[in-house]
Parts: sequence; C-alpha cells; structure tokens
Amino acid sequence: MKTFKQLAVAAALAATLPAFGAVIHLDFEGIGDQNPVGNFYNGGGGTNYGVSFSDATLALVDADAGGSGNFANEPSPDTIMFFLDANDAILTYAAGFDTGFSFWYTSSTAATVTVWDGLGGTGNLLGSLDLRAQHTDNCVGDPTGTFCNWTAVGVKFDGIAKSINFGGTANQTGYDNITFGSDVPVIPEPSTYALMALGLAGIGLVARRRQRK
Ligand SMILES: [Ca+2]
Ligand SMILES: [Ca+2]
Ligand SMILES: [Ca+2]
Repeated sequence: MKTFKQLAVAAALAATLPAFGAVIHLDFEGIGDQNPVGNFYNGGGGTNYGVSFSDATLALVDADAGGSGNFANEPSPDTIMFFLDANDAILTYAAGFDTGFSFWYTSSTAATVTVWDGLGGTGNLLGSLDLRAQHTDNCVGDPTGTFCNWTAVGVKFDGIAKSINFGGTANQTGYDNITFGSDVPVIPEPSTYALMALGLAGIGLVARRRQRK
C-alpha cells in the first residue's frame, strides 16, 4: 500500500511532466560549457520534460560569455548544443510527440536530421530535414565567433515520434532552440548584432578545447 507521501510524490511528478501533445522547447541555457546535456531535461537540473540525450551530446557556451564556443548570433544566448565525438547527438522522449518539430542550426557541412518512432534513433523513419553548410553566410558580430549564421528549420510528420537523430559532423554542426510538438520555429527576440570584424580564426565550434582527464 502506498503511503500518503508516496502518493503525493507520484502526484507531483505527474503534475510536472507535460501532457501529451504539449509543445516542448529546449534552449540549453544553464547546462554549462562542454558539459553533457544527458539528463538535464530528465530530472537532472533543468525543467523535467522526460527528455534525455545520448552521451556524445554536449552543451557549449559562447566564448564571448566566458565559455569555449566559437559561435555568434545564437537564437537564445549564450548556450547551444553540439557533439565532439564521432557519435551523433540523439534525443529520446519516451512519452512521444506528434505534429512536428523545429530547431535552429549552424553548420560547416551538409547534414541530415531524422525523426524516429522508436527510442534512440530506431524504428520507422517519420521525417527528415536536410541541413546545408551555411555557418559563415552573410554574418559578423556578437562580437566574435566563426559559426555566426543560424537557420530555422521545421518539419511536419504523421505518427508518434520518440527520438531525433541530429546527425551533422562532430564539432562542425551546432543546434539551439529545439521545439517539438510543433513545426514552427521559435523566433528569438531581436538582438543587437554588433558590427565588428571577426576576431577568431578557429575552424571548429570549440574555440579552446578543455583539457580532458
Ligand atoms: Ca560569440
Ligand atoms: Ca553569443
Ligand atoms: Ca541557447
């Protein structure tokens, strides 16, 4: 028999998990520079959406904000999501979502993002989005960062999706403002784009690699 405390905890957990069909938005703020996204949105510090990420998925803070990120004009300052190892970044949401999803990206390589009806990028393919190399197109400012151009993309699909494989290339493709349950991208507040010359000559998203133990 459940105690009142257990019932209260169960009720509180049920109340904090979003209802099916709810639109969920991830901006990666607060995770920290080159820290794993992991279970941040699964009871690990951020809003508990029941969303988890594969081990290779890291947060990255803009170097202009004290981190090691070589990017600018991100849609929600100052943190984005990317991956450094060869493995792709995979989002899993066991409760499932429908309708569509959207996100912003910057990339130096072409890539494909895929939506699946199984966990961890398995099962049937429900939808896909092709990304193009656009990271330096017509942009400067922030005040520094080579990956300075961001593009919003979205896709509708039929069925219930449980995972997204973000594809892309390690240290060459970054993501932010991921929304699922809707194919309409979240448009950021207009920001001040300081028109200064690019100060960094980095070739990857990480301006300074942290010494890994
Ligand atoms: Ca920057
Ligand atoms: Ca920035
Ligand atoms: Ca962000």
